[in-house]
Amino acid sequence: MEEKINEISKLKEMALNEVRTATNEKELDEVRVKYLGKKGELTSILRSMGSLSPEERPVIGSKVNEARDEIEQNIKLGEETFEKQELERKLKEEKIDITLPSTKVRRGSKHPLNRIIEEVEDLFVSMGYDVVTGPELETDEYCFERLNLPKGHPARDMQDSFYITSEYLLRTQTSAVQARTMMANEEKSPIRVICPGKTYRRDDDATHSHQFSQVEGLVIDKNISLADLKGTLEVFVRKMLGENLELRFRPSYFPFTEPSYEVDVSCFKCGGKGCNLCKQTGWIEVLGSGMVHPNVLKMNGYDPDKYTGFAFGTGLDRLAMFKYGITDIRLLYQNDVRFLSQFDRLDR
Ligand code: 2NL
Repeated sequence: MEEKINEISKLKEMALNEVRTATNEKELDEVRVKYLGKKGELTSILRSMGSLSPEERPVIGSKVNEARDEIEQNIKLGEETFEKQELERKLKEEKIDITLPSTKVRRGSKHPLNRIIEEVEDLFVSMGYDVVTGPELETDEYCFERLNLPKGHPARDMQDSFYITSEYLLRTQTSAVQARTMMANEEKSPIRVICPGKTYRRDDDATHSHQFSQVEGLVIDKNISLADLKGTLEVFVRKMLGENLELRFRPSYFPFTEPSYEVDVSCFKCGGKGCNLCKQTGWIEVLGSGMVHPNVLKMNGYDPDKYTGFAFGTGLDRLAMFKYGITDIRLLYQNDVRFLSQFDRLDR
């Protein structure tokens, strides 16, 4: 009995000594395994309790447990000390200088063309129009045929188109979307839409781009007259370019409208006196328009005896150039940040 108790306290002292001399958490864990683990030295005394007398068992058992608790407590203390040391080391070595300036996050800006498109959309939606979009790759049928431009029509050469096959081309105007809208309307009910989007033609200089943006409008209903067209375009031009501007409707020709008009606005730069922008004429051309040609109504399923309509089209690029004083249309498509960033504070 005495001998067993001595053995226990000797083991305990050895263990505590090893805890004291351990230099890291791994060594502490080794001490734990060596004395307290499944095959540990204290554990094996507990295992051999079967060979002890009934009087010896409780005494030896409680001695072993006391020793276990004390060793475990010391290991835990040691572990805490090492953890604290590790934390302090990290705090010292991994110092972050929060006074350093941060990397600048550049804020994007709305593209000038998108500003114009949104402005036009808001205006027409407020007047009850729907905004409709369609494919940029179009068929000859929707781009020309259904707009009163049969094959061989001289107006087809008015613009050089990007043909992909003999049937498919990049749309030259957004009218194709309007033809689609008319065809898709199965009840042949009234229509009030604008169609903004990209269009393509084969030229490329400071005032023409092979890709440009357009918005067209189409209204079909009973008793739509030229007065409706004039009133609508007056609101459109004045809201976009200036409330006090005058409009001039000049007879013109488009294959899809009859009669057709080009719309000039009194020069918003010189007020009509004559300047470099209006080339001394006092007027600037801003829109094409007219009453929808009866053939166009017919070809898209609308009865021209019941319905009339008006339509118009304008280049959004020109509108953006006028509004923001941009002199080269290509700037709108090159996405040069030095150009685009000039628009980043306009709506703040
Ligand atoms: C312009 C001229 C115009 C139209 C577009 C149109 C569409 C349908 C029926 C009739 Cl579906 N007309 N569109 C009419 C007149 C002029 O655009 O200078 N665009 C940039």
